[in-house]
Amino acid sequence: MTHITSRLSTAHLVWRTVTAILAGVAAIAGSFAYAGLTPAFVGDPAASFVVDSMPAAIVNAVRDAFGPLAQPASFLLALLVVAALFAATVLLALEIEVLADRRYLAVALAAVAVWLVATAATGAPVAAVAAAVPAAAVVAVVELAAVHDPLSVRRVRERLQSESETDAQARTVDRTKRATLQAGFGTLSFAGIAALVGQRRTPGEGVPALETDEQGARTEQQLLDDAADAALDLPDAPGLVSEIGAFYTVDINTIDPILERGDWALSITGAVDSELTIDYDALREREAERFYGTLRCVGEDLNDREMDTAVWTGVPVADLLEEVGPGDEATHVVAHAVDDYWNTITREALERSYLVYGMNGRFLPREHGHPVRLFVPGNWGEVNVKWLDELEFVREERDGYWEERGWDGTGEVETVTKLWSVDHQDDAITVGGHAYAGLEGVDAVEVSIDGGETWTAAELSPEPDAGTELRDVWRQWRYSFEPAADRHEVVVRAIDGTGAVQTEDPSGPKPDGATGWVSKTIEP
Ligand SMILES: Nc1nc2c(c(=O)[nH]1)N[C@H]1C(S)=C(S)[C@@H](COP(=O)(O)O)O[C@H]1N2
Ligand SMILES: [Mo]
Repeated sequence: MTHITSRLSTAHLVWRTVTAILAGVAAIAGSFAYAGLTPAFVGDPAASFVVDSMPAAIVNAVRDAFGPLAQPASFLLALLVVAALFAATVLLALEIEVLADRRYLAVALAAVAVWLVATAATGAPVAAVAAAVPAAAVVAVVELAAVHDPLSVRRVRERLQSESETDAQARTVDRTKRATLQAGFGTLSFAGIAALVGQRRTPGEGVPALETDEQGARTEQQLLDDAADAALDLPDAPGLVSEIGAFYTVDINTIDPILERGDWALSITGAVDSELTIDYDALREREAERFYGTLRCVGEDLNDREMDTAVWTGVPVADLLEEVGPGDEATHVVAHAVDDYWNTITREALERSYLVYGMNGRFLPREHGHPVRLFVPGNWGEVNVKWLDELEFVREERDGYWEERGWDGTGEVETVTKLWSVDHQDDAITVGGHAYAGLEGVDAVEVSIDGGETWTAAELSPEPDAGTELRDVWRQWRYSFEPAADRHEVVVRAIDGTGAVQTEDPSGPKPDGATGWVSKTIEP
């Protein structure tokens, strides 16, 4: 008798666990259906938790191993963590029901517990209801379906006394099993629908045109048109300006912050004569500049594609600094963001920077820092802080987010020449790509088709006539040759505005950026 009861309760425990897992999945699905990929989705705090609690060594190893898949992979892990958390919560509710022997008690307990967990995680109590209700519904469905054999062990034991033991065992487990399987199909269908609904609730990729004065809009359009006219046509490579959807994105978030323009403000604080806070409208009233600017991520491999160029619209930071009066001893500035990311640049770098709110004539897209980011000409991408909310003047250099994790990517970029395009024609091969040298600008690109023995100048896209003095923008290069051998070792290098030849010294991205000459073996 005891023996059978304990086997029964093991079997029931298994099915209760399955029910709890289903409820966990339903909670995530409900949350996603309601919130989409926004911070109200329970997956968002989970993802931050997973990333924050992973040691830097693992974060870097994951990045190396998975490359662009690192973020989806850690997001999946985060979803598993939340599912497990919800499942544990619901299982607890089910166990309490068994102990208290109150049928349907678990439905109420699961609802409350899941709601509490979701609210605590997201800080969004209304959205948390969307997680709690489906979780409770799964429990309710299983209990209803198994109504003749509730999950209560005591009721089972009562039944055992009136029936033959084996019959009762078979029947109760059977019914619970069937009920759970039904709930399983229900949950999966619900998750499928939730995936579609949540995708539609995710804020759109379409970025509206920047509302700006006519003159400003004309300048932006002019820069875009000039770039389109001047661009060399290179298969498999971007033009002179990257499309918004194709511009690389790198940040620490699985789900980017959503910051309304009306809620944005920037504080300039620290070692200054008088602190200043400026809101979005006040920023927009200031004189803006439009210019081409290139970003390159310090973490990219030598010939990778984490380098792009846009037409930016923004206000020179220097114009604001006159009102703030940073003290002489304020040598560095920490730029803080709403995603708790931060980075440090020198005061000198800040003085040539911009508070950018427009990209390619559109509002700055969410993934690029809406509504306002910092643009630091000449420096690595990581200091171009997105979703910027504070500039803090300090008296010494400070580690940034990535510097605390072993990187050294706050300074000026390394010169790089990409070999992105290889085009085979009838009896010629055309190679091409983009070269970038930071503030110095690119004066020439040289190509070798014999492994670096001899060099020839490549054709270059025209020097862009941007709205600034700065030459902080990439140029395209192109070179055609008739193959004279079975294989050609093509090597490329740039010469910057000071006449310096791009360093041949190969180094990987970590800690301070990939260097060396890109080379590719090309067979006709
Ligand atoms: N707030 C915030 N800003 C950020 C980051 C971030 O994680 N959070 N990543 C930085 C890094 S490493 C790079 S390379 C650039 C990339 O800018 P993009 O995504 O607009 O291309 O943003 C920088 N600014
Ligand atoms: Mo980066």
